[in-house]
Amino acid sequence: MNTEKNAVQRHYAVCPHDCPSTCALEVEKKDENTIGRIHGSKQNSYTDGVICAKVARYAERVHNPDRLRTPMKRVGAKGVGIDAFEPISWDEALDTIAQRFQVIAQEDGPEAIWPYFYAGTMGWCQQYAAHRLRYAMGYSRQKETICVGISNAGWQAGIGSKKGVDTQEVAESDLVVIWGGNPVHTQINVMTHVAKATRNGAKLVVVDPYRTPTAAKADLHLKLRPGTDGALACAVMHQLLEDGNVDLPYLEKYTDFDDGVRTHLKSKTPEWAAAITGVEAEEIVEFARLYGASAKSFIRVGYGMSRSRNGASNMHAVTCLPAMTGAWQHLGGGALYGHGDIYKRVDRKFFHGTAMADSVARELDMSRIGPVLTGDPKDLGDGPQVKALFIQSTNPMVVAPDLNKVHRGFAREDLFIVVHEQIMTETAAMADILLPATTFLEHDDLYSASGHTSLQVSKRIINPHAECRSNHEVVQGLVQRLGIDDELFEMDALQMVDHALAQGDLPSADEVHAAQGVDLAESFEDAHFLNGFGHADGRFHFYADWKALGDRKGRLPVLPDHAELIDQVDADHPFRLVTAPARTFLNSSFTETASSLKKEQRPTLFIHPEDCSEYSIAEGDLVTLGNSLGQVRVWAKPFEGVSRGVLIVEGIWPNAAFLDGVGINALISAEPALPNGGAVFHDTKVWIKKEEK
Ligand SMILES: Nc1nc2c(c(=O)[nH]1)N[C@H]1C(S)=C(S)[C@@H](COP(=O)(O)OP(=O)(O)OC[C@H]3O[C@@H](n4cnc5c(=O)[nH]c(N)nc54)[C@H](O)[C@@H]3O)O[C@H]1N2
Ligand SMILES: Nc1nc2c(c(=O)[nH]1)N[C@H]1C(S)=C(S)[C@@H](COP(=O)(O)OP(=O)(O)OC[C@H]3O[C@@H](n4cnc5c(=O)[nH]c(N)nc54)[C@H](O)[C@@H]3O)O[C@H]1N2
Ligand code: SF4
Ligand SMILES: [Mo]
Repeated sequence: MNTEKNAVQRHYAVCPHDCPSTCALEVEKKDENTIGRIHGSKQNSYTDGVICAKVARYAERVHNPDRLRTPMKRVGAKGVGIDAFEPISWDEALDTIAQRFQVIAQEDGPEAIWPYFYAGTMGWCQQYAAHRLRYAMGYSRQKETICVGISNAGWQAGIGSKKGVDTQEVAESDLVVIWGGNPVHTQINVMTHVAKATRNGAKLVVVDPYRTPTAAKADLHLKLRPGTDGALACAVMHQLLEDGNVDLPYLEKYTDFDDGVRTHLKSKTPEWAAAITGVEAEEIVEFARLYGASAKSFIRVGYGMSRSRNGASNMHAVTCLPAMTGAWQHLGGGALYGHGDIYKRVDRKFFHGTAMADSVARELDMSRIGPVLTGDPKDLGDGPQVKALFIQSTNPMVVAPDLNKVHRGFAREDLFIVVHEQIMTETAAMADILLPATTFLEHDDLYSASGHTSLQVSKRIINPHAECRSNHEVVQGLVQRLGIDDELFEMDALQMVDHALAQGDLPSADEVHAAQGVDLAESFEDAHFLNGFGHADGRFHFYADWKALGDRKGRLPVLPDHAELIDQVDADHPFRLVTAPARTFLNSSFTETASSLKKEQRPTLFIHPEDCSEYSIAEGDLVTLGNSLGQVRVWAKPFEGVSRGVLIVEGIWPNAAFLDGVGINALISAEPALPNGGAVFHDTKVWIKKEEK
């Protein structure tokens, strides 16, 4: 047994999924076409041998019977699936697309074509292939708001650059705070390092509207109402000032803190915040004292608190805490949201292909794909209707807000839809031309990480499945037919990576691959902002310049506060809904794997037992959730880990998993969050109704 096991070759690769962990993997290769289990690499100290269960059993996904095999054209109705398609050759597929794009560009202008992608793969070459097509051809641009639009702005407002302290430092921390994230589900490696911290005596605090498996591990769980983090953070700052637990010399040297901030926080008492957040004043004081007493406190900032209309302001308020206590000065102190800016030595724009753009095309907001496709003048301006979509690495028929509108848009008979996918997703089923895509095990790429500091190169391990091609290869084939002759398209993926690494004065792709990554961590002083924060004045900003970040009307509060902009409950909509990530899905990916489906079972509503009593709801009952945008039926599960008036539905299930054929995002607004757009997935008021049997 053992020898047989040892005989299986293991190959290094990088997890491509949209997850901050970007794990270094060891893939069991059975033969040229087949993999076995996937393991975490020990060589990368952040991965430290640990990966999530869904990627460990990746064989189930890469060898899934629903993998697309050949290019296809749709001959039956939209939305039916494989039976509505007929195989065609790559030449016929690419010729058809190029001809249609040329006709549309002639008749309606190039902006009538919208390449649309997201982070199904995070590799820089494959992910940004759709950008290269766009910039080469003058097609409509894409405002990338669906995930990090709000949180980037919120972090930027105070800190001024997208970087922070390495999570591995938490082994030295006295206190770890996980604020608005659920890493047990969404980035398991954080928990590996938190476990080291707690073994060394650190306390763990989790701030989340429900008792997630992460919150269940905490010494203190602050179960606040969604969208009220600004109030909580203000009250903590109020208490820190009351108790004298602030580092005045630090504030003076490194921040714009002044009497104005002090006066502003005077009225933000724990009682004031208790009324807004639903967290008891005593608990707020307890947390503030714990935070104030811990020099080496580390906050792992999640995205959860940002996915509200006031999310950027919440995020900014939270980032003020380590500035108050001066935690940034210490090993194991400070905060992390994402490491994006440490990778600046590699030119992302090279992969975007922006140098090819000779004019400014209009930009469409990806989170508003519903309004865009249904012709909302707010989005289209004086530009043309979108007549063609070219979709790679995303599943908007399932994941986008205002889903009923998205479905209406995709149903338009005059819309020419190209989808390049690995799997028969619900977006793929709407395509006119459907192209089969390779997985990360079948192509090469370069990966940065938001959760750690290594830049990695991953190479093909097995042959492409059937006739699958990578995103880059598909775009190469298209631009060639569209008459573009740019050296960017003469390079293959690895050559592009090599070129970008050389420009950044970094080792070659082969060397980075052989070393399982190159660590781009900054010095202690830079990572802890002891050489200054990202703003021009080098200071942390309590005064947020939201106008500079896009809030032209100045609706977000300049100083940390509770911004009342959220979807407020009312007599007709007494509940607030949070649509949080499921553990064994990754966004809509893995909803095709049997073992994930078995674990997640069915779309489930976590609801407080007393709310259940009020509405005579029992476990397993069908409950309708509704608001002005739509209605969705889910199965109830009484859960005392959520507050009264708050509802949780985990997972971005396929529409087909719901009885009415539309998923949970039918309830989510596409209203852009301040200061500059972003989807408000956790900011929704709803009514509920028990289904009569
Ligand atoms: N298994 C799994 N892993 C994933 C994903 C997945 O779907 N499944 N998605 C991936 C992607 S694309 C991303 S961006 C990340 C997201 O990962 P996270 O940073 O963990 O963020 P969220 O998905 O927004 O939700 C996390 C938590 O925020 C809480 N939350 C909601 N509203 C609020 C609020 O107002 N305040 C506070 N304090 N908390 C709130 C939710 O209850 C939830 O527990 O995870 C990635 N990893
Ligand atoms: N209700 C609710 N909705 C949400 C969220 C939420 O928390 N709640 N989270 C939001 C967030 S943060 C995000 S980031 C979005 C993400 O939503 P999506 O961008 O749709 O992310 P995935 O579901 O991971 O889908 C990526 C798709 O890309 C495909 N793919 C993977 N690799 C490749 C490749 O190399 N080439 C090609 N052509 N295709 C590939 C996969 O098969 C998969 O179908 O969802 C958002 N929607
Ligand atoms: S934890 Fe995230 S990065 Fe690591 S294997 Fe799982 S999905 Fe991939
Ligand atoms: Mo995301």
